Amino acid sequence: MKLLAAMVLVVGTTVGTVTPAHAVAAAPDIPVANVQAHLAELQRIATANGGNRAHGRPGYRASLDYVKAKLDAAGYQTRIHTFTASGATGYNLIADWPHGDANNVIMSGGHLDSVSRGPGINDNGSGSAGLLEVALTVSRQNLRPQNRLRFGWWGAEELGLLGSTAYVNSLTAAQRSVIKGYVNFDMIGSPNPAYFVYSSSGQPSGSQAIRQLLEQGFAAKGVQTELTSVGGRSDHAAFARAGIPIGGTFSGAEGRKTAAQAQKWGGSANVAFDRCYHQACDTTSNINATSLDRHSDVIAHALYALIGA
Ligand code: DPN
Ligand code: CA
Ligand code: ZN
Repeated sequence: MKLLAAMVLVVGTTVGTVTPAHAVAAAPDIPVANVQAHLAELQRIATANGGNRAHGRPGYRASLDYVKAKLDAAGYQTRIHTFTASGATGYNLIADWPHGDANNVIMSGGHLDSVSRGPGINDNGSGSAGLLEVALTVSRQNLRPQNRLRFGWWGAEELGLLGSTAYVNSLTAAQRSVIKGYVNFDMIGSPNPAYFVYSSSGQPSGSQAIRQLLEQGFAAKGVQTELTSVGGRSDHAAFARAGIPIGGTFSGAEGRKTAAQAQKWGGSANVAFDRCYHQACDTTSNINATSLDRHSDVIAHALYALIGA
């Protein structure tokens, strides 16, 4: 099975001289400069729209239009899923790479809205930009994977996970059952970064395999990880409630880095992973490029394996 083959290659195991029936391509390196360019555009959009990209504000819709235009030009099938929240129309962007088995969908996403206090560049321009660049890489490589890859950029996460919940609720039982996994990226460029992988404990069965792929992606880069229980704090929660295996990575928010974590990862002990969490100072200056780079590469690593690229 392709997922297993990919995992074997990741840990560098060779099985005699047997050549796999399908060569499993290693995921490409995601150029962090491209991810940073998306963040610069999200910052520009916030600055041009009253300083934020929040639900119901013009900066949100402009953010969605930016991502959608890039995906449309790259050959994705995109659609805007609308919902209503706090008296305003909310928008999710759903994008399918229109190749691979439509009955075996791997989904990945993150929230595209910011809080109203600031531009939300780490939270969650970072995950949004990393996902976008991985999507564009899939297109550049003209991948023909075994499974279907679908991305979601969620609205109104900051109001209580509203967009992702509306999306999962909008699916029929049959549409839910073809989604074999969901991988979430919410904050991946924290200035005093952590390398957290979502714990699979208490999550739907199948989540452990996603967690292991994410851990292996970091291990292949020589980056140590810790597990974190993100509970209901991000958009994976609606998928988990629907029984869909989930996972994700996270570079930390308001929590403080311990001395042991600073030893392991560098950075400053007793300082928040993101001192600008939900603040006006969550700008392009609030991004650690190494964290953004590593987490983005791990997105590609996990998704390529999961879709059998
Ligand atoms: N859900 C994030 C926010 O948008 O505020 C913070 C967060 C992300 C917390 C991931 C835990 C894990
Ligand atoms: Ca990279
Ligand atoms: Zn937030």
